[in-house]
Amino acid sequence: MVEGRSLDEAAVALKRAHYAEETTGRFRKGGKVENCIFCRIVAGEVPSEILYQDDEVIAFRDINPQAPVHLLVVSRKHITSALQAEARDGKLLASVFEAVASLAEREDIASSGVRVVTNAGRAAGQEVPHLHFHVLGGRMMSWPPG
Ligand code: DGP
Repeated sequence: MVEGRSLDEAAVALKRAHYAEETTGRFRKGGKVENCIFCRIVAGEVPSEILYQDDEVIAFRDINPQAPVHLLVVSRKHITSALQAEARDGKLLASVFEAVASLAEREDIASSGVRVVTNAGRAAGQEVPHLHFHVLGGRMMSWPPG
């Protein structure tokens, strides 16, 4: 199936790009990536008000909020996007949704509704190439997204 094959090829290209990052020295000891703003926040090099943290993820408010509540749940480990997540990242991905539920309760948006979004790649609008989930709430949202 041509379409299926091209999707596979795209996934392989993304994994290659991620592997290249891992092998060209951008990765520092401890899994951080040079010049990655979210790696720097995870490492505490850039101050941020941490709202939630566990072994796998941290959460803080988005600097450019698109809703009354707009949080980011960010993996401690540098993964370029959801397209590079692997089976071994299962615990990390479970932590993401535990963080989302806990934060939604705390921010009082659980009962009204929450949008959880992860952008992967340029066309999707991903600006920061480090896996993160937007948690938005506090207003009515439309569909489809822009
Ligand atoms: P995305 O486009 O999905 O890659 O979203 C990246 C988000 O990260 C964007 O909404 C703005 C936010 N952001 C970028 N840099 C910083 C920062 O230094 N601090 C905080 N709190 N948010 C940031």
